[in-house]
Amino acid sequence: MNNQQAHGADPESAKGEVLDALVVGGGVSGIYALYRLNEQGHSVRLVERGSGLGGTWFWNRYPGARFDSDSYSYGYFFSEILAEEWQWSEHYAGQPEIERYFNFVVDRFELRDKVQLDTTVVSARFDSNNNVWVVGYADGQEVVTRFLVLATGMLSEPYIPAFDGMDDFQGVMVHSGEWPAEGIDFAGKRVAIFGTGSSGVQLVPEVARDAASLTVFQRSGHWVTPLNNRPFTPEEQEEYRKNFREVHQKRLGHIGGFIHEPEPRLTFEVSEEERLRKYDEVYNSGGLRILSSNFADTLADPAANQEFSKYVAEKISASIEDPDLAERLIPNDHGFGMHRPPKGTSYYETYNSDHVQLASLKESPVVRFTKTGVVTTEDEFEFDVIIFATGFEAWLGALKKIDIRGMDDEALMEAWSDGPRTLLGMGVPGFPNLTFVAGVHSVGGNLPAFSEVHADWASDLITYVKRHGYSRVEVTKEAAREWTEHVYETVKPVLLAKGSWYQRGNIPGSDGKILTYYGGLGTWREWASQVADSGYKGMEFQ
Ligand code: NA7
Repeated sequence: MNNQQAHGADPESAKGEVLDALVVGGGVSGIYALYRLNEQGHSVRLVERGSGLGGTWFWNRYPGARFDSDSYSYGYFFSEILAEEWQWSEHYAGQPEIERYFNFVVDRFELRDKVQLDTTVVSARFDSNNNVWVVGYADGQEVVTRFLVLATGMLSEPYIPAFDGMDDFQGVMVHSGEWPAEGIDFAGKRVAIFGTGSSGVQLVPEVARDAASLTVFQRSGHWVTPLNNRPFTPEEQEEYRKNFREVHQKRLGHIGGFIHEPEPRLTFEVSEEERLRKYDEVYNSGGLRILSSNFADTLADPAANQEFSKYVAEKISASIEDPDLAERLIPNDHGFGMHRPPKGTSYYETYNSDHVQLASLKESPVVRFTKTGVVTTEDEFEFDVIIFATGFEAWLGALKKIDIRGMDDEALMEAWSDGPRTLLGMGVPGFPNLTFVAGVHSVGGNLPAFSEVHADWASDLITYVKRHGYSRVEVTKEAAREWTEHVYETVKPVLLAKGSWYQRGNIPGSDGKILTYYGGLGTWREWASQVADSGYKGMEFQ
């Protein structure tokens, strides 16, 4: 029986093959979705615009790019083979190793022949007569699929600010998220970096090592704390192998899908001595424990937040020789964790070198770019290379690049003109047979952990549709309203910086609506199970 017969439909649009599912995006979430859908017997293909797999971990190959979540907790947990046959070399692995990991997964589970690289999806139209999606590629080809699975990523569409005269600059300009595979030689070059988020912070010491000069254009200071990277020893690997199942369960039980022990106590509930002990512990442990194992109110009570920010400010001051410079590097417009906190390796110490300087854009904004560099209100700079580590248009940027049309030819971005509306971040009213993995309003933490849970749910839904002889499933408006209200409710107690990309604050003129879900993995899983166990309440089938 072919797919067409299996669904009892005869799509006019389908001149040839009708897939059960087309996965768009070959990053963390897309690769697992491909695995899961294939494993459940669905006919599936994955398309990816890049010439390699890994998504974020394919494109962000700038020097210094690495995890800030523990390597062994970041990957997949769907098979023990992963623990048996893959060995991480460091606690926070670097980009080349991460890219190798995703390719290892695809090859080890024999998925390569289902992957189509160098394929950019530009349109997707729901054909409501035949209940299929007709998906268009940039080269003009079309494919027909019963389900469209969008795994287009969280941070996949680079954001570059518009400065006057940018086109005049005759040197190299590059975004951290579109780094050339052949790399960039900085030896003897005058280099500028715009942006001091996670990417800029990882780039600064690496670029400074080789460049003749480095100027860092900082708009806001960020709370950079030590990554404390170190080798992942064979003994640790053995321990991890033995505890693979427990680590998996621990991730599923953690609000953000991490393995860090939460700290239930509140900041001012303990003595000052105990508070300092805890601060030292999370500060020195490296990675994201600094937030997820910190006092429970660090990101909820302004006084608690101020207390920890003061602690980190002292650490920053101690790393920088020039007190005025330290003053300029310490954030003064948001508390610790209100932006995603960058993790660094000798970040502040790099500014102690004579060939590295900080140019504060708040004190002296850019007037324009020139043929040879950048003019600010106070200075004129000459550069050979300008790097934009200026972030991404989170989630929506990648979706906007595809003309997605649901029922009555409605565009997804029109349907979301007042902010995303989804059930569980998985389905949208008016857009049948469309699902996301690690999409907007569905995730907040360790992305591979969420990806596995989302793709399992999506694949089960597709199995359910097929098993019951349906050809279409659509989220109701009421179900999407309820979930969306819940998403907005859960973010209310969280202290967030206005400019945070979690709420589109980094995109000029945006509405500032929250894009991620703060209710935690446990609540998401509970809600998702209730939907599935009730025969998909809140979803309509045909
Ligand atoms: P981020 O964290 O969004 O950081 C972007 C940086 O670029 C940040 O310092 C911004 O300053 C700066 N920026 C943005 N727009 C401008 C303009 N117009 N002028 C000057 N500077 C600007 O992106 P990353 O790539 O570093 O990290 C993204 C995520 O990857 C991170 O959260 C981790 O999850 C991994 P601002 O702070 O807004 O003043």
